[in-house]
Amino acid sequence: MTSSKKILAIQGDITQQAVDAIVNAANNSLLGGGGVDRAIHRAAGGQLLEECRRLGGCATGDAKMTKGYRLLAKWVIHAVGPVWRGGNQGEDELLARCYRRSLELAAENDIKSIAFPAISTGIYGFPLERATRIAVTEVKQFLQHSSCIEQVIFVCFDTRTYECYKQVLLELL
Ligand code: AR6
Repeated sequence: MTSSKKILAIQGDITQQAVDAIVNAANNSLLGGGGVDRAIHRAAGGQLLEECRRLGGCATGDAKMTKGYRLLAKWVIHAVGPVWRGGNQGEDELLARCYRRSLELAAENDIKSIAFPAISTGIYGFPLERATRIAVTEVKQFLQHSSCIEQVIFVCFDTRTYECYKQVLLELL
């Protein structure tokens, strides 16, 4: 585990985290997909999809919140990251906005602990180190002016992602 007081990276499965909210790397439909999205829907149960159907989708770079149903987490924040298209299509800013919007929703709802997956770095193809720098920078900046959120956990599914987060956290925190 690599940690500061408030921000840490662990290797594991985000569906098993006992935090107030977990973030889902969703798509514009919010109706499920592969990767972490599939894992979260499977673990939360069918009521999650029912609630998602009522949300009317979500723009890239934005996030919407639902209950967590059968998850340990009380809430799921569904964030839609950008598909990587070479880096000149506003991908960096859209990814940064995903983290900011998720944190804003968390703060507005008095969420004290939140876990993020490595949004956009799987099926959406965003280069891992570049995405990690954006994730860590946005979280660090947000926590500098928010007193509500006490802990942010980056949950890395695979070793490569975990090693990357460890290195970037050491460098940027
Ligand atoms: N816990 C934590 N991280 C996970 C888990 C898990 N249980 N499962 C996978 N990951 P991806 P994206 C990691 O592809 O790139 C879906 O179809 C994974 O190893 O889930 O944002 C959506 O519906 C990777 O490091 O999300 C969208 O259509 C990270 O989560 C699209 O994929 C993100 O990989 C979104 O693509």
